[in-house]
Amino acid sequence: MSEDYRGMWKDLGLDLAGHDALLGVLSGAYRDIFLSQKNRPEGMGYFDFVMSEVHGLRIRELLDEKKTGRKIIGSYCVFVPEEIALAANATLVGLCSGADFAMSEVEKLLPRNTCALIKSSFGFKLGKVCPYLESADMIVGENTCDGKKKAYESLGHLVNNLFVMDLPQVKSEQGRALLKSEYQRFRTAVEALTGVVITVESLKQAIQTVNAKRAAIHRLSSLRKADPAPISGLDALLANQVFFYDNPARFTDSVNKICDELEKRIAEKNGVFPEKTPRILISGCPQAVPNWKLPFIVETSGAVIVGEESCVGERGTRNLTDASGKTVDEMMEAIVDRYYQVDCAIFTPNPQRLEHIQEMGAAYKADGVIHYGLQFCQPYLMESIPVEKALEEKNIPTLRIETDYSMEDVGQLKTRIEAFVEQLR
Ligand code: BJ8
Repeated sequence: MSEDYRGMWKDLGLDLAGHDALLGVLSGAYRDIFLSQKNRPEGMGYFDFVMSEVHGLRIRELLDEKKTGRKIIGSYCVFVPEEIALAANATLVGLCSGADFAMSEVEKLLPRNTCALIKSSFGFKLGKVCPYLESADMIVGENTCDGKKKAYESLGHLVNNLFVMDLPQVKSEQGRALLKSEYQRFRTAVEALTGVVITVESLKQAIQTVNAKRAAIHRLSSLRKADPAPISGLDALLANQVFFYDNPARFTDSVNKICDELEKRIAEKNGVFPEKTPRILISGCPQAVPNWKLPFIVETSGAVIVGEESCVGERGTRNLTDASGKTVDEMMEAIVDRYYQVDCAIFTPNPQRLEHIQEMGAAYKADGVIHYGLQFCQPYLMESIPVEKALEEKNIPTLRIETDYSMEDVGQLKTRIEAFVEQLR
């Protein structure tokens, strides 16, 4: 960190010793995983800076926003509509859930066989090491998988500002109606929190801001179709992760700048990996900061990742919201339409996800798919079996990985992934 933020962290109630330990591990991992890469795009310097300040400068910015009366809303899921938060003068941020912390405390509240993502969100709260969570004026939980919806019952006792949103599990008329009424309820709660009533102008502006951010990341994704790949999967994942934390307008500009650079690199055939490097599509559970385990293993095993069918990736960002509505209600409908297309594995049945995996595989010219399932994640592990079967039937080599956030299985994963990459050559 370029500045001393200890007073700020103390005021937020963080456990300074635990937080120091976390930042120590994080910066070491970042150096070893990201900064050791060769021939990175220069524009990644911006993301290196963001990550070095992710608990520092960005938190100071959020606290400065709060001083002006703006509210901060924290979320764990891409179903929480950023457009509504922005339109009511609030900032939406993703909450920490990508690393193990305070596990012995967590396992007093959650069964051991809970997925690492849920355990991590509790660990950051119990260990008092997430400044985003401690800055938030409202935390949104969503009834998605069984693990999350039951965990929010317990989280509600640990925080005093939890808003739980119900979500459909079936894409039907009733399912859409439920999503719509829950987004209305969220809107009312956010307006009550901020004291700001959403208007046609504020909602339109918010939709345009979020669309611009998504369009920039779409541009970045489409440049990954080139061979040689102009950016590593690790760096592209990082951009997708920062999507959840950064100031939206600044993020959009920074991603577009990288895209300008990548276009030049593509024209010069200046890839981060040699041409014809085996290309992998990752599909499955979200990879939240600092969960870089799988892409690190893949990209040090002779392959390049060219896309993520994931909520930290294309499942989360792929559709834009129609901003042409003339009334708040029309734009609220457009928001429901946009989010209703998210094909999370909590939906049953969920054929759109399989179609999207195949579409992405073809568009990014992937040689194979790695299905990433977090241990104990029923929705994605259940889906991984029919997904693998369907892909193999189309002669798309597929590898199913089931793992967690620990480093214990790195050697074993590397052996399996190297063998898989060999098969793709
Ligand atoms: S829309 S994927 S962000 S719910 S890994 S906690 S599913 S047991 S994260 Fe998700 Fe929203 Fe869906 Fe996306 Fe449960 Fe699985 Fe854990 Fe998960």
